[in-house]
Amino acid sequence: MIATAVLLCGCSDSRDINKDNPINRELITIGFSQVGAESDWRLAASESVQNAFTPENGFNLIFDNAQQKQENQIKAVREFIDQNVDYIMIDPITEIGWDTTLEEAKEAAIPVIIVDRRVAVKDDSLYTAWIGSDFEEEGEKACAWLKAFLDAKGIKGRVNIVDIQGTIDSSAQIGRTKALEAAAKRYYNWNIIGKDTGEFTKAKGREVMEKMLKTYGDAIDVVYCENDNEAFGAIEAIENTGRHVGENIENGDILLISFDATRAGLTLTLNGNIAVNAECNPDYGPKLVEMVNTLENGGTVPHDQFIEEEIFSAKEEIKSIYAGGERSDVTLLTQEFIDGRKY
Ligand code: GYE
Repeated sequence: MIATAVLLCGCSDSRDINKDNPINRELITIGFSQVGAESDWRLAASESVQNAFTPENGFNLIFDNAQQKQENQIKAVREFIDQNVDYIMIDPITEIGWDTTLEEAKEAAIPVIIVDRRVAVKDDSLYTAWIGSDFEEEGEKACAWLKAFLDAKGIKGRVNIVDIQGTIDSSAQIGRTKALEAAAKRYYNWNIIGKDTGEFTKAKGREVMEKMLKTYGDAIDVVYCENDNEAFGAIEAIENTGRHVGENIENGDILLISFDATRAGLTLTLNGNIAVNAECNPDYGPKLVEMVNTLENGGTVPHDQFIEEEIFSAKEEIKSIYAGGERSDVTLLTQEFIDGRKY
């Protein structure tokens, strides 16, 4: 017994709390705090990270699922600090509430990389780097598409929009909502008649859509779903009331806009159930590995880094109108494209 205890103390860091599964210190240890498992996008992002940080690639990954609760994330990060991991990675549920935890990581001299969503901290040097999407730009692209679509149809009258928001205070929600609100200010005939959070899930998306349909009935023309899973739920709710999801809004269709462009989301876009889908790229794993390897070799990485994204529609006529307007980057969908897609 005594011999074992001495041996354990001698070969492992005294801060290891994970005694049942001691950390192999020959590998680079990453503590990753994930938001949850709320959406197809999220599952793809988790898979990407788990496939990248493998022992074969030189890593030991401690992966924590916070189940959409910031208190769980903070607890996980504190555990990573106690375990003296080499890097802490956080996909923060909300932007606010991170100063103290990041200060603790800084005191422990553990570099923090923020992934996907952002943190709003007083001192940006509390994290080494952030890599993620420009959520506001995703929203702007979707709104530019809607504008071109309405112009092409010659629709000048009142357009009633419902916003099924993402998790409130998450970067993805903040940026996407902001873009829609800015567009509704710019275009006098756009009216946001209702907004509520669908928590980025199918179940909540359906629930919110049901509520909106009860409150606003036939008045709804457009539903701006802040992710694909909410769109899946909204489609079910709309179809259950006998209304049709599509682009014939002059004749009672409800037009759906979505974000993420996951495979299931793009399939619905190709079928015409979702009119336009703004991509959000979940494939972080390889990029994060590259960043860590650069830092390990004494290099530097950009403090803030956006990833490239596209916007998809199945409508040929919109492509040409859109191309002449504010943007020219809408990609027309094909089945081959969807089949070849990783997520
Ligand atoms: O759009 C949604 C997920 O933070 C970009 O979170 C991510 C968002 C994504 O649950 O599907």
